[in-house]
Amino acid sequence: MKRAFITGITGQDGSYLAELLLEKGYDVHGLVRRASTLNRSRIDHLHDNPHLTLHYGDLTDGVSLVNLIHKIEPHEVYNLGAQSHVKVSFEMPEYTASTDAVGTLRLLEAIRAAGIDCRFYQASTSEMFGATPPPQSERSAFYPRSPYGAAKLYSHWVTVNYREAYDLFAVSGILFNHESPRRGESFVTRKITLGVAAIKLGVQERLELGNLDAIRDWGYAPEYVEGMWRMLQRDEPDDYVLATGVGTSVREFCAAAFTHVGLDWEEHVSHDSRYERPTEVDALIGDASKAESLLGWKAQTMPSELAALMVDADLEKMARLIER
Ligand code: NAP
Ligand code: G4F
Repeated sequence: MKRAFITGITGQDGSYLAELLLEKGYDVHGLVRRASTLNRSRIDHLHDNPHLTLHYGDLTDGVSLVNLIHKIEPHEVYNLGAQSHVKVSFEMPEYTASTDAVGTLRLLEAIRAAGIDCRFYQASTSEMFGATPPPQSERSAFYPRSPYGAAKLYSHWVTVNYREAYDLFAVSGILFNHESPRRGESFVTRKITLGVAAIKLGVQERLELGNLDAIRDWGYAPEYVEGMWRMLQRDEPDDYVLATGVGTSVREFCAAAFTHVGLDWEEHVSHDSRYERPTEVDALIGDASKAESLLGWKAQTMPSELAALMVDADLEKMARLIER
């Protein structure tokens, strides 16, 4: 039985990846952080699965990573753990660098020192392209625009370096934005779909947003974790972009979400400069043709369908809460 180790298993992607790997017959081990309240709502439904084991640790704590890699001896490691919020990275740049940059190095060193035969996936991001205009592919220049983007760029290059220096099967998946009903509530898509549900059900009046002009390439998270797994099943390690290829502005996503429930977004949305960033990434639109030809991976869910499915999920969840 193959063993996989996932950092960030309690996050959006980690929870979908754990489901996928359990379905494929893996023994799944996940890294969880200690918190004063339980932070496992996305993986609660997997709690009784005998093939899932959770371990306390942290990407900022190298000793925990060394011990876990020795104990688990994983065949595949998926490094999804990160301080993943771009705006927060301006407020906590040092912590973001420790987790998102040096954390990757700590994990790679733990694998190298253990001397095990193990494949490594790094959760890289379209934020590394930053100011480079779209369409962005594996061949585009990197120009990060936040402490988060810069930290992730370090991790991308150190992953490439460990592949070249130590012959490690190390892959960097450069993923464009991907969302779902499990998306963190402070990312813009989920903030919008939660706001739409609350306004529709009469428990909120207004929704405050920052920059409406930014363009993102929003896909559906469960499809993207399948792409991560496929990257580790190839004969040779490489780097791949995953994206839909469709650009949508925050304004357009907002309009689609409100229209889905018969509301006019302009009557409910106001601007709040607190949600703006010191430096913005204006437009990210990915070219995933390499993933399509080498991995047979293609995004199926387009942004307008995504907005509708997220609104429906939030409406259902909120209606149930109100009923109680
Ligand atoms: P997410 O929902 O924010 O999940 C982040 C995960 O990292 C959580 O499990 C979190 O644990 C964990 N974590 C945070 N700090 C940690 C630390 N110091 N040590 C160990 N674990 C830590 O993120 P996501 O959307 O699933 O994204 C997964 C990965 O892909 C991230 O690395 C993100 O940067 C990257 N990425 C995401 C996207 C996207 O659009 N979603 C696109 C490109 C790349 P807690 O639950 O305890 O907070
Ligand atoms: O939803 P966002 O916070 O996502 P962002 O910054 O694109 O980052 C996400 O995608 C990256 C991949 O490209 C990941 F690496 C990263 O971990 C994360 O998952 O913001 C999207 C856009 C931005 O331009 C932001 O300025 O929406 C704009 N925005 C406008 N109003 C807002 C808001 N963003 C947030 N979070 N909250 C607002 O009220």
